[in-house]
Amino acid sequence: MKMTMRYYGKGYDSVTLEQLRQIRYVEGLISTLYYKQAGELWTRGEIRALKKEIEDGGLELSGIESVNIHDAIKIGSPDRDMYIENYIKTLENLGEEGIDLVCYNFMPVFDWTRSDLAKPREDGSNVLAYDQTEVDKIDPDTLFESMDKNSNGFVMPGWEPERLSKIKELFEAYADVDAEKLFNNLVYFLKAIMPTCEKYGIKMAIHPDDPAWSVFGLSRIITSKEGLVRMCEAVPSVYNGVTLCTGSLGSNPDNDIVDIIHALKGRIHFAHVRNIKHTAPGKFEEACHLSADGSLDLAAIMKALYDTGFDGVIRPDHGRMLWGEKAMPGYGLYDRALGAAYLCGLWESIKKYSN
Ligand SMILES: [Mn+2]
Repeated sequence: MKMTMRYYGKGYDSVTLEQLRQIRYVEGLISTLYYKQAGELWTRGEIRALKKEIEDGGLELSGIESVNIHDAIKIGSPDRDMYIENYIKTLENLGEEGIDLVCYNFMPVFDWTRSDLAKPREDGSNVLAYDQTEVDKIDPDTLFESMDKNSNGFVMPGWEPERLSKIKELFEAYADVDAEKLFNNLVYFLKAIMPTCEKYGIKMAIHPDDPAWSVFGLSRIITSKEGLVRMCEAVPSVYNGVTLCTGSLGSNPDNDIVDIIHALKGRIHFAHVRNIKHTAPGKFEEACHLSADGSLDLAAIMKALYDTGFDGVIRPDHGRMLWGEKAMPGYGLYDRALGAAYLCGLWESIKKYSN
């Protein structure tokens, strides 16, 4: 496996390349063209500039998270083919620049959702948290406003104001997109892009929905082993793969992450490994990566990745906000660096003592 960290790019991220380079465990970075709207074409020059920024900082660009999917593709509206064409051109440009991993998600309207971006913990740190009863009390506009207000001044991925200013129109456009239609639209998209992915060796890695259930009545399909396996079987190319996000899938205690890893053997190209603590049905908060701090067994998860021959890119995921750091919620330097060290320690030990 290759340990990486997520990096939003100069001007967007409070964490610098100089800092990231000193986390000895990290070999590369996962990044994106943060200023791009979903559906916009990425040029080779823009991709090359991102690669150069990271390489000049002494690291490599190990993959893209994310190239976002335009709503027309998810909705299946008449202009979707134009946006798919653009996506294909972006993939070609990424392939020409040597990029072979692309993360994306297929969630309607909202990306990841939380009801609290800075829930205080007993240890004095704070974490992202979700409580379905809180979300049930508010409307989507209010949720967006509170996410925006509490983001420490950072624009958070998936919560770009430009897109979410049109929330009402978006909800209307998704009105007749049930789970079956959404799934068919995903398969249509994947079938269209697979020849390009195969030509350039680009592994697509869908990110599970977060949390792993329907929010505000919008359909969600990548929430369980069944949904992930169905997607892999519908488009059987190895380049149609998965981002194993333990925190997103683990938000539903019914999801057995170890079982999911075995079911997806050979199709997990990217792993986000973090811990969360279930506190009540529909309610969880993020935790330190250490197994004892949350509800997920990180040692068993890393062992399952090892046992299934995982050789993809991995990164620690959201961390606690520690030591007074001001950063994008979940994306401070300190706790993610501790997470990288912990995951590398687990991996070294599993590797050394496995036959
Ligand atoms: Mn994730």
